[in-house]
Amino acid sequence: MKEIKNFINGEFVTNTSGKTFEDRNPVDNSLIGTIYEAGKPEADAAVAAAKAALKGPWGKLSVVERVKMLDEVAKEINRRFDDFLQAEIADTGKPKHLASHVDIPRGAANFQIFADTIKNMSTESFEMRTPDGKTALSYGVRVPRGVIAVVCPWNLPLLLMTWKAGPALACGNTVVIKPSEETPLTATLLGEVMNKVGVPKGVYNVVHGFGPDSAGAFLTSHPDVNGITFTGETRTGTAIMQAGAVGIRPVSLELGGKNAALVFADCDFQVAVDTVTRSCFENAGQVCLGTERVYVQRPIFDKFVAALKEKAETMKPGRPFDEDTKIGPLVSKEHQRKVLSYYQKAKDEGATIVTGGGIPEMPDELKDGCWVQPTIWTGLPETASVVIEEVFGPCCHISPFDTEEEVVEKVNNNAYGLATSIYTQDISRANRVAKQIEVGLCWINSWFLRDLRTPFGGSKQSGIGREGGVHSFEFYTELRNVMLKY
Ligand code: NAD
Ligand code: 6OD
Repeated sequence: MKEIKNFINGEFVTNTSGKTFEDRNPVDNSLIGTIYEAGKPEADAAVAAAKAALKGPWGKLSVVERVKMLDEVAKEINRRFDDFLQAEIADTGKPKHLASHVDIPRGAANFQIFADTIKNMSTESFEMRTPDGKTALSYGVRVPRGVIAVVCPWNLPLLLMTWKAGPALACGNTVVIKPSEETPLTATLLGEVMNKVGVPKGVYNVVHGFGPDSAGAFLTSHPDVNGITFTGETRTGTAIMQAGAVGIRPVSLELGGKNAALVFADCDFQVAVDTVTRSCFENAGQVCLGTERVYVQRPIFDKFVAALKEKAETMKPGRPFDEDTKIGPLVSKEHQRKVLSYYQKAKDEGATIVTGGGIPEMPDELKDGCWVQPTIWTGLPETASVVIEEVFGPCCHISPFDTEEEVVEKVNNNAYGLATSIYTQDISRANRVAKQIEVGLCWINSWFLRDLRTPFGGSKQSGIGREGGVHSFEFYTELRNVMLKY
């Protein structure tokens, strides 16, 4: 059984309170290890270490030296690929093909790409005449913000943590990570990588625990934290924003979604069915960008529902390392209860259950895992709970529509605004509709296709700010103007 410790100032440490909690494997509910919960003393020590490191060797590195070090971090993640893979799979139960093609490679790429990008960053400069006939030259300098708190969810633990730690470190900040209480392993393992490649002590720290009255709250309310970057639920984002307001600390919030797919009758049918299958069921629906509302134009509605049903029924649940496993469990018993409560609500509100709706039959040794069936509903009004609220499970409601105007209005009639995907072969329609949907991210004939130089983030209650490419550097640096008179 593992002991999962906090990583503070380059060392793995327990805590002063003696408080621990369990890390369990959602595949069969077996115990992975014991996590040492960080209390206020540990959060204080991590922030103090991160603050001190800004003035140590880390703060004195040139951009080129820093970039080289982060390149080494990426290489070391790849050298220890199997360790990261095992750790991520133990915490999440996700199928090996997913973790090995998405989570771990992106964990490494998030260091590599932001290190590459910062080498080519420039700032503006202006020259002007002064009233006394001299010249003033102004130029921008980007300086690190300081200590960044990175608060993470459990659905793509390494990917989403490094998506923020990568650019934060590339910009010369130091970080204190608060991984989700459900998925502590990969953030902890990254501490070993940091030590191995010689990242100075205190630059990368990890504190484990929960939100309120635990590591999350102690960290985000700490006055020496200079910026907070958060991915998680919209409700938690509100608490984080309130914490950031004290001391006027900037926040970057990547929050929940209730994403729609718009399938027009002129789409490439197979592309639409295959891609919507992924967007609804990949990672057991636990992707913030995932589709939970599908709107299909009436002439192809019945055919589409039948095709998606057939696909959903091929999603075989099973052990992460079995080659024929197509879908893993949900992350925890608590989340399983939440998703099943929505399955019940859909039934109570009169949904037609096209497929799924409960817990799949599993072999005895997996019966205690957090399994739910991929589920499709039809027949609900736009006011139904599962049409409005984020479920964050492998499920979707499919509604028919007739006109472009009608579907745009329905899609926009939601408090969230994270992502959408549009399926049509009419490029004019695709671009016209893309402009009208109130989201931060819009895919056409694709989904979750990522170019890390592009802006990523949500509109409305799905978040504030954009990260990715230069947008990450805007959040993780302070732009200072220098004016020289000569
Ligand atoms: P969550 O909000 O419950 O928890 C996220 C993190 O915040 C955890 O580490 C948790 O311990 C911490 N936390 C909770 N309360 C806190 C508080 N008061 N102060 C400080 N920290 C606190 O989210 P989750 O259940 O881990 O993740 C699922 C949610 O994340 C879904 O809503 C999903 O849509 C969203 N998400 C969004 C994106 C995006 O890019 N927009 C990406 C992934 C997940
Ligand atoms: O790909 C990314 O950079 C990113 N932030 C993905 C988020 C997925 C949400 O679950």
